[in-house]
Amino acid sequence: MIDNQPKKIKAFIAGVNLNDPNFDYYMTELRELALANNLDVVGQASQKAENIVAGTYFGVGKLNQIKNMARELHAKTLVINDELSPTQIRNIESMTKLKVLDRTELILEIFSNRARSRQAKLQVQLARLQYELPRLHPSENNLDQQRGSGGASGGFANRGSGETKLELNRRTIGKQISAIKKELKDISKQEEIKSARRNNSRLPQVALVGYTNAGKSTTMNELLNVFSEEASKKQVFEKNMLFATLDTSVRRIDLKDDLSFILSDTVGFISKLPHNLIESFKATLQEAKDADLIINVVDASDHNMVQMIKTTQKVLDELKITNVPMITAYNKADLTDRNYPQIEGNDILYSAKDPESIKQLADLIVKKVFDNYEKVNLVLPLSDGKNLAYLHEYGQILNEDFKDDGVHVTVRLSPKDLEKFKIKTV
Ligand SMILES: Nc1nc2c(ncn2[C@@H]2O[C@H](COP(=O)(O)OP(=O)(O)OP(=O)(O)O)[C@@H](O)[C@H]2O)c(=O)[nH]1
Ligand SMILES: [Mg+2]
Repeated sequence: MIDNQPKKIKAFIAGVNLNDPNFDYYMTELRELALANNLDVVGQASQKAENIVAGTYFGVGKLNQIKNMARELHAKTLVINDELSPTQIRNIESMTKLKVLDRTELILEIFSNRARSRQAKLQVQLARLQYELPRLHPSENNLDQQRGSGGASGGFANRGSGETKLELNRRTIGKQISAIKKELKDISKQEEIKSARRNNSRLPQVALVGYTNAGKSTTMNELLNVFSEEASKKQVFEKNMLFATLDTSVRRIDLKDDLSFILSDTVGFISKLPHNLIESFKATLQEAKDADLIINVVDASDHNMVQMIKTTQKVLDELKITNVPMITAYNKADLTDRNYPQIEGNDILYSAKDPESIKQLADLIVKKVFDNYEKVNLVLPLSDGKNLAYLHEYGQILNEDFKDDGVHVTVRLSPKDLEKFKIKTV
């Protein structure tokens, strides 16, 4: 059989450890990021230090050691655990003769490859241009052009519009940034309108958030499978890879007893997510900000689970999403030796692939979201078709009786709708 896969570029990963207890975990992530970028990681090294060396990131001795180790292993690319300055990249490249990729470039590259929708593509492009802008210098264009990318997929700088970096100067990049920002704003306005419509519907909004690959999309799909009749049409993309999801998907979930809510699935997180990327994905993450409940999906089978939870919390803090009620959903329990499903306070241990787990998760969502809802009896005049239609659309009707004096309705209402219908309550 002919193997059409491009030959993977061998890469060496390395980082400076400033006595960070999470250092090993960051390096594990870096390895995953490199793999996701189609690099073949052949070795790794680290240096304990009090400070980063301004010009070269590592000390010179360490750099030499890395150069030799990488050469022995036939590595062509050196992947660094932090975001580097342009000078650091240049110096390391000239000292090691390896092509250097920093963590930010690696993440941006993966996002670039995964982006499908216009919005996601623009968001990634914006983050990338903002990363490149301070790294541009006319006299270095030749070097920059040679640098290209460490990914097997081609030049980092040369993709997108098809222009080479040589042709780009600060001014044109600046113009591109403004144009993208403008287009994103227009898209975002449309998004706002859509979101306003959903808000109008008064259905509670529930947002899945969490570390990449935790099982957010799988959880959404299984909620659709168990509770929606047209599940197959509405499934979202799930896959065992970093950043499978970049676009926010929104679905309506209809549970028993006419309890319905709006569920959103969105981009996953990772440590040291480049700030530009978080900034440019803000619109996409708006759903989480507006939510009535956040489900923080965690991979319970991963031994780095605790760091992953902290990472998610950090990104949520950065997005200023701090006041939304949250449940923590420990997923992939089937890969652990613990009994599931299990609910404890605001937490659930479950498997997104297990229907019984999904039912219990739904029960927990109902408990959290519909807590302030009240069951009320209303009598609407027979002529008041408008409000009756409203209740059918947005309330949870439990009973309805057409009598001479009007329509007797037993309905579960949100706090907002309780307010709206107060005057009509008998
Ligand atoms: N064994 C097992 N695998 C699961 C479970 N839930 C999800 N997975 C797998 O985990 C991988 C990632 O799942 P996704 O749902 O795509 O993860 P995600 O959180 O949406 O990831 P991103 O979109 O990258 O942020 C897929 O291969 C799923 O099949 C589970 O309960 N058990
Ligand atoms: Mg996903």
